[in-house]
Amino acid sequence: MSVMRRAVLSGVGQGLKLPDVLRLYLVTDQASLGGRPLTDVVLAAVHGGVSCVQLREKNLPTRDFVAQACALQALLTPLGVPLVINDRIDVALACGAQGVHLGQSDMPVEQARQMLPPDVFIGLSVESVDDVLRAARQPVDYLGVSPVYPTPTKTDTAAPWGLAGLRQLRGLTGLPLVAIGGIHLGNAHEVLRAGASGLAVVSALCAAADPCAAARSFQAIFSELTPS
Ligand code: TZP
Ligand code: MG
Repeated sequence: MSVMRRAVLSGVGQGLKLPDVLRLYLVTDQASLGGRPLTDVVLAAVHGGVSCVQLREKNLPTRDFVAQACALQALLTPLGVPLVINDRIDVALACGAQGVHLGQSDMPVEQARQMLPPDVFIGLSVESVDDVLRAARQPVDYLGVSPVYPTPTKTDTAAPWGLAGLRQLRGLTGLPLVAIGGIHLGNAHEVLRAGASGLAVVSALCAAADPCAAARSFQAIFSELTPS
């Protein structure tokens, strides 16, 4: 990320500080909620310390996706927690999201950057070293390292990076790295030590019986690594 880009993201508007807001990054998944309303689970997790929420909806009609995004945005804005929209620039614009997350076959980053306000950050999933090298020439604000471990939550993934892959990426780029895939309380520590700036978590938060307590436990791991 360029110096000017960093200034935009920390100076204008919401005063978002990357990579800080990416530390404990909840990615939503309706199937993991056990019938509970999404907003209840998100709110509980945010109270436990989630610093960023990505709305990921693969099957919703656009109108329902926008409604869900606006509802989350109304919930999160007063709490100062940024909302990221997965895949869809139009939905992000409609709800005034603070970030967008794109995959390798989604809207190209350059076009997304042109459409979005300058203070909206863009994350890009990387599945190969080539993806990472290409990202260095793109207007990307963070990389999603996808997946770090195999996960039943998403099975159509590329080969997992593993900790060695994550360490390799840390040496290849100065961009914030958000690790995703199979991350839980038992491996969070080693993922952070391998160079992740943030942990993106689906089931370990969305399916937790107590999402607030689960988020607190993740926060305790961050505190262990960066004692105040
Ligand atoms: N992208 C790569 S892995 C994944 C996504 C959305 C799912 C991660 O889910 P979980 O439950 O945290 O392993
Ligand atoms: Mg995508």
